[in-house]
Amino acid sequence: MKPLDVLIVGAGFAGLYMLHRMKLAGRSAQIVDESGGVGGVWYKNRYPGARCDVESLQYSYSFDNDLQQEWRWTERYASRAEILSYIEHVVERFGLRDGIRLNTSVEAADFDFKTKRWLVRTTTGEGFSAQFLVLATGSLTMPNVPDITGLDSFAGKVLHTAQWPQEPIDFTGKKVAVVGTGSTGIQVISEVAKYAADLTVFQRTANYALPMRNQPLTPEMDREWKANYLERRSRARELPTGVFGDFNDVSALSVTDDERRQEYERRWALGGFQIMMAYNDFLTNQKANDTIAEFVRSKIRARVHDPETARKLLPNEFPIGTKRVCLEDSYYDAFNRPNVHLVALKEEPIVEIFPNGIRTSQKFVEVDTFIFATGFDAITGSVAKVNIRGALAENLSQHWKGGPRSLFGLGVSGFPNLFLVSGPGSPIGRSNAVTSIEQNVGFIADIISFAGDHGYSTVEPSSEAQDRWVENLAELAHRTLYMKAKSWWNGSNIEGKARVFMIYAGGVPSYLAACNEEKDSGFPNYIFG
Ligand code: N01
Repeated sequence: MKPLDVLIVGAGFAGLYMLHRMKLAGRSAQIVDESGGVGGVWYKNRYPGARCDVESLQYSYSFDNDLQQEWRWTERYASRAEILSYIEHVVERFGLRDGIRLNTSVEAADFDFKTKRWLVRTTTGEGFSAQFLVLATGSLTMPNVPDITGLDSFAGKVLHTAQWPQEPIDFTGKKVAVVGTGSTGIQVISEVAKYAADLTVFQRTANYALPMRNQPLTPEMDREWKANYLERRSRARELPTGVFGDFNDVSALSVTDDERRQEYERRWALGGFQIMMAYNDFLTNQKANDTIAEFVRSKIRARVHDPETARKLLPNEFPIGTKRVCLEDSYYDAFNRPNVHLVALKEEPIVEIFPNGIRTSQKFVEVDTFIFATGFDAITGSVAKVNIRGALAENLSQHWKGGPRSLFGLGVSGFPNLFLVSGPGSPIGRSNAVTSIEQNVGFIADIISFAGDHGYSTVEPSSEAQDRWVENLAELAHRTLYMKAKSWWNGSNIEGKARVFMIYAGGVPSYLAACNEEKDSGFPNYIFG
């Protein structure tokens, strides 16, 4: 077994930064990743149209000012390809390549109480003995494919957006069905609509999508951001989602209808999530939420030519923002094309899939390619296939069956020397992922150093502190409208999964404050041994 200080699972933004921090601290560390390349979720999700909905100048590491000053993004919102080039650049720049073992999955990890080390077995037959195990496995790792009668009999291609083949697929002249209209579905539909002979979109719940207004990043925009980078990064951490923007900290109901409408129009023209920062109570006050939801519906009605299609596309089953709001530039326009058709599944359910197509309650649609953009068994799904055993009788996945429990989303009582980056109970999903990752990794690096400096060989959250954190999470979520939506944030997108809001809903600043206080007071909520 190869001895290590730290074994890191996952070579995405989180794992790579963790490796960098461990190298800086002079610890022996190694990443294993099941994929054939670095990039995590960005490596796997190679569907056409894949792009990040956080602006590129913000969806990037801030830990090294030279890196952020020197890297030149070409678009306001980066494509998957550009994000991967950036990640490759980071790997080279910080000399991380030798510490990464690709095509290697963890099968099982057992904490050995005699040696106080994790004994880890991988699919390649290789073993590691590591003092610390860090799961940087991402929240969106385990694809969800619906169980539709007859899918096995289908003779054409079946794709999931997160399991896309390496070679590009030409959709020209194809009859394509896309199931799912979340952030992924909206991107893939916008792109495939341009080429397919026929594209049928199967929508279960209409979603809110705002204009992205993607554009080339001009030298002026680049210069302006870079001149203010440090202040903007620091301001971002003071805002609820960790994303820099013009956050207006007043209620949507504190202004007149006319003022509010003008403000929505102004922010709509700017694009992106600016409009979600127009007022501070969209997620806590249904009436405030109704004002913006209705504004977005009016924009959809105006975009889609056929009134019946527009009606089906109007989101009205959940408050806006209670599941991830999508960004688009040509999604609604796709439904104005003669080759694109919409099936609203609650009015016209799927009956069965056949070798050459799909039958709904109203018609038969010929299909030669199915694309499932049906999301993920999120956050906890990434540990479901790994047998991780600590001090408890059950493994981590079984332990979380009734809903995940952790302290800060970074560690679990009963699992010594195990850390999670962006685990359940952290702000992931409700924050700029890279901001959260950098802070999480920093905290883990600090607690590892603290343990080393004080001669401790084990560390884990106390079960009382973990209980308090889990209670706090539920309380914060229940002050909001989040539980009104069925989403991957609260587990309700997966049948049989515990319905628990898995994300810290108190906003980035109070999460950072709680972690900083923990560190500054010498980690009182952890047990060292
Ligand atoms: O997954 P989702 P996603 N029959 O769970 C539908 C990030 N991301 O991959 O709403 C029919 O959001 C489901 O319907 P419903 C981002 O954080 C970011 O799109 O549950 N339909 C829904 O429409 C995002 O939140 C970017 O009724 C079924 C869709 O599938 C997260 O990834 C790009 C179904 C799943 O939506 C996940 O997004 C892409 C069934 N049995 C992703 N089961 C950007 O940065 C599920 N659905 C832009």
